[in-house]
Amino acid sequence: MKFYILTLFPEMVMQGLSTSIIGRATEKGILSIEAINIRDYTADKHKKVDDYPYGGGAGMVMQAQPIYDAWLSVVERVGHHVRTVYLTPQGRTFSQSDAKDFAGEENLILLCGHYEGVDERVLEEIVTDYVSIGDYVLTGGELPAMVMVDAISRMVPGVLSNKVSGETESFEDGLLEYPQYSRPEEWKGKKVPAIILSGDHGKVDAWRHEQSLLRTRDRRPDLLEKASLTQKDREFLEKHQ
Ligand code: 6GU
Repeated sequence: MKFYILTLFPEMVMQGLSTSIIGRATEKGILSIEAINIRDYTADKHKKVDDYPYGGGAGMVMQAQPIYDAWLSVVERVGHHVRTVYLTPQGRTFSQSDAKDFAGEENLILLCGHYEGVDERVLEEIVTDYVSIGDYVLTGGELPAMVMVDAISRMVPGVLSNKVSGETESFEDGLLEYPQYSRPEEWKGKKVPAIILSGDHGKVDAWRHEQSLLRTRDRRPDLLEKASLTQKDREFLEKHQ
């Protein structure tokens, strides 16, 4: 999968996505991440990319021309239509199912806005998806773009090891993950639950599932309402108030 990130801060985006799992997948050629500096496409002799808002108001607005030309350079290279996301708090809230959906694209363009906004006319011309990462306001679209690239990439086949990708499925059953433990068996007087050390995989799996149920009810009761629970799950939760 190829990501094209249109931004005024290409170094920020590339630094954030060059390490760990995403960095390794890029080195292996499973992913390609390109940050395109919008400023490189300005026709202005002073390299200006923003201007005052018509009608007045606070701040500056990113102009249409540099963004459009940066976007067009990608579309011309790809040779056909490319889904184009504008990162904005006015978008729909990005979810795991969006991550899965975008992971089906061969190419994806992400436009990062800055200042007070972007000239509406270029958005009308190029944007297919308006996406937010949550109900709070950030100074720019770079962090949201990095969040999206990370969440989408881990859904691309081959980016995670097969063992880890199974764990993704367990979020999809609508429950939170169970607690994890590693060595030592005792730390600050706290023991690892005996069942985890029992070696009985059937019992460990059942315990973990129960912990997922309890934890989801405790921390994210909103998720529990949408989760597909068995009669046995409901009875367990009923018994453990
Ligand atoms: Cl996508 N952009 C900005 N600037 N702020 C945000 C956001 C996006 N999502 C949440 N807050």
